[in-house]
Amino acid sequence: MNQPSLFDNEPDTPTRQTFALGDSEIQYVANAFTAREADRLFQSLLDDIPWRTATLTIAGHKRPLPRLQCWMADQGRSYSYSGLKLIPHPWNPDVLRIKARMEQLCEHSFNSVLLNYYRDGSDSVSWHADDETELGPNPIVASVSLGAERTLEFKPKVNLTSSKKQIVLGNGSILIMGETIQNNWLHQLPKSSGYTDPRISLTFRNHLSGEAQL
Ligand SMILES: O=C(O)CCC(=O)C(=O)O
Ligand SMILES: [Mn+2]
Repeated sequence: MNQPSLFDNEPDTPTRQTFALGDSEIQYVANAFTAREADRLFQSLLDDIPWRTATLTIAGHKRPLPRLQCWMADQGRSYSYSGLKLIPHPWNPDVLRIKARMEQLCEHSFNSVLLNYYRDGSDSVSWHADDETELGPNPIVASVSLGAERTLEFKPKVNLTSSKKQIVLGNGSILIMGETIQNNWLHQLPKSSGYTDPRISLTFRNHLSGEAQL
């Protein structure tokens, strides 16, 4: 018979780690949401969010993005990129609960969120920075991870030969990309080899004007 673990009845305790990227900073909080909360939120968002595949037209070719998305924001804040205009969906009650917790943990307010649903390890997001002018000069972008563990990678915008930094994002964790990260660094969530369970992320932002553009 297996010995019960000493930690079986321990709640997951949030653990904050800080990573320096050049003179920019990232904070990672493991277990910001308990496994039980994260599992419930994952299922509720999977069921209730109107997930869509965005299709970009690049050089005349239609390309579906390798993930499902939903844009939620205060009314009047649309989001446009590569000729695509996303009209914000009204806030969902669980997303508002997550937003309230994020605002407390980040000591920062947010008025929009891009939700991403990675169905398995072949879904991904490629190199980019969340540096639209509508986010202001030094935006704080903070994300919540629910479901499968995936790795987020960072590389500097200049000096592209320097090595990539990797952060593993666990279920219920949050990641706070500090003020100068979007100016100096790109990030991506690469495909994961082998089968990977689904993952949902919510990346909270604060748009300064009504119209957001990439
Ligand atoms: O899923 C993630 O953790 C990253 C998503 C992302 O970079 C974005 O939505 O801009
Ligand atoms: Mn991003």
